[in-house]
Amino acid sequence: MGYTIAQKIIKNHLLSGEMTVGTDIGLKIDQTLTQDATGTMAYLEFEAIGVPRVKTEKSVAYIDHNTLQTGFENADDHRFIQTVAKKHGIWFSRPGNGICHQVHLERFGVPGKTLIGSDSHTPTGGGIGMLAMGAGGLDVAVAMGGGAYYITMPKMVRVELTGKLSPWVSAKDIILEVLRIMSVKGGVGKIIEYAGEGVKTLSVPERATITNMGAELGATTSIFPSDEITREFLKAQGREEVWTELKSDDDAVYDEEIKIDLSKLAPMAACPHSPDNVKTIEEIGPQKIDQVCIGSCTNSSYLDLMRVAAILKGKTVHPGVSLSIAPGSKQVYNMLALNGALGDLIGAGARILECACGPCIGMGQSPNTNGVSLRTFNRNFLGRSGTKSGQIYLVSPETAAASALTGVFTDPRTLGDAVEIKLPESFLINDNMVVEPIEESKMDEVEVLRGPNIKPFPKTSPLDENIDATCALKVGDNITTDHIMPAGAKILPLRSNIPEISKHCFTVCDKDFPQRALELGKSVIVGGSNYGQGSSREHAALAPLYLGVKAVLVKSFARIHRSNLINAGILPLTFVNPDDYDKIDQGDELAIENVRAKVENGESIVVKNVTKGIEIPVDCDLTERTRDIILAGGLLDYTRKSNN
Ligand code: MIC
Ligand code: SF4
Repeated sequence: MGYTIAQKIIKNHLLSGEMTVGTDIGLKIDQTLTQDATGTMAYLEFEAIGVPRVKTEKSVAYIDHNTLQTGFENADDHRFIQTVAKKHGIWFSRPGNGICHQVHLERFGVPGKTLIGSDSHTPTGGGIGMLAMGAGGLDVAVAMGGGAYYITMPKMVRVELTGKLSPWVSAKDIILEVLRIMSVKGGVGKIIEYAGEGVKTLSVPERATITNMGAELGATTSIFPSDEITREFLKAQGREEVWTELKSDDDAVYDEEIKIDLSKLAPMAACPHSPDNVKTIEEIGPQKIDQVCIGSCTNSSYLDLMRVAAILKGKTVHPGVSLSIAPGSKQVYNMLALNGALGDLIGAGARILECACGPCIGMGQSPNTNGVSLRTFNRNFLGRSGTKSGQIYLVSPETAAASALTGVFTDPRTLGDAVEIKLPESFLINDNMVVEPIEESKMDEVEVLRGPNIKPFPKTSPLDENIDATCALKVGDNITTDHIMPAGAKILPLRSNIPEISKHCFTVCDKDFPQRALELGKSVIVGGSNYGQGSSREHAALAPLYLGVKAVLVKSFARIHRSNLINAGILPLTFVNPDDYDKIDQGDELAIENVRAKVENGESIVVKNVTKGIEIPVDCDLTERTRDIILAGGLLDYTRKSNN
């Protein structure tokens, strides 16, 4: 039996386990990336593990999220990351160099290699045939130290693309269609592989848009073959020598198959407040809009922004619309500046932002009250823009630019002849904003600079014998990490300070939760299905840990968040009968007797609702390794123990 692309890479990197769907496998990790919002914690954890120099082929630390410096905090964090990177053999991409995923694709990614990143959109690397996955900071720290990265062996999904996109329909519309078909939980436990004739019609940046936003499916990752188009892209980046061909075997077996005829797709939008709430622009109709934001790791490539510039050239942004544009990388920004396209954007009235995540993570540009904002980003979760009443729609750069001109939702197909933009034969290559690691012999001399906002990892303790705790919060389905641990310009600077950031935990749902949880001392959170979807931020586990949350009991979990809970030593439980969700109310007293012994022996666990006098069977589903992590009180204690 042949292999799929992902199975081939997994096979080449398998350190433990077997490639049987649903079982735990350990993978050798070739490359890691971090960004600043998750990076400070990841490096504090790396320091705690105690390995002097990273053991990966390449580890890169990016500064791209917390670039709005309204106080000392973010600048201190940048300095901490720069010095800690220098001390431990890590490449450092300076603020201003661009968004981690865009830069990594351009300058560092290698087909056939494994990459994990402390950011859920790491699968962008799948656009050049990398097995690239989002992970918690602690998992990245362990991988930097040479440890394996553990995942559950995923199912394989083949998305066959046939035909060719019509003019003005773009890669964003392809991934919106996949989201429409599969939903935000349809990818959990799966790797999505793109195949078929249609693949050849897509350039690398277009493929990367698709694998990037595959994160919104909940998938482990998404991947394209590495073919002649990949080779051309890498050649244009001056890196042809890292290219290798990668394709699935003809007799590879997939667990699921989806067919998409590209020629049938129309421009679409993901409507508030979920990336899978997809409608065509035609269906939405010419509603008035207030804001357009173009950028983010999904749609800020040279190709995207050149198309936008061609649409805006010689025109003026509608008076009722604020248009902001953040290029994805310094390479993109610089090329636009040198070829004149930047002048076209400025001339039309676009507000040009630095190349960073910016509005995508609520770092500025929050829309007006009830404002309708069209964004080329990947997430439109409630409150993420910084304006709770904001109505965020996710669209392609073409739809965004067309609508910015008219002030209403506009199908770009109404613009007449499509703009033809080709990828350049060579990109502008200037890595002067990347600091290379220093020689090993000099590493001892480096002093790591820490600001006063950088507080240590919260206290952990081994799993208790019994859990007696109150249900401090009950939430519904599809709770995102933006609900659990909101981001935005005010909260992000607290990413290195768990006690402070915890004061904002779950406040989108219930502003009193942090105080209540602290007063209770020990608590349990109850939730619905796909709990913890979205970001890789381990803060969504570390803040609950700090607030005394002992277990999270839900209908089902999103992959990265579940691992983050385990890594933080919080027990992840699921209802055996999903209807039992109705048998617990906020404020109920819960008891899990002999929980330690039960976890240790793999016995079935029962949650007693003491208040209602009922027993609820739950699953814990731990492998030998995750069981030991939970017993030890989290991955840090487990790793320290195994290293000694
Ligand atoms: C996001 O898009 O939500 C983020 C911000 O990039 C996160 C990481 C974080 O919370 O720092 C992600 O996607 O993992
Ligand atoms: Fe940055 Fe947004 Fe991409 Fe997250 S999704 S890495 S915040 S640009």
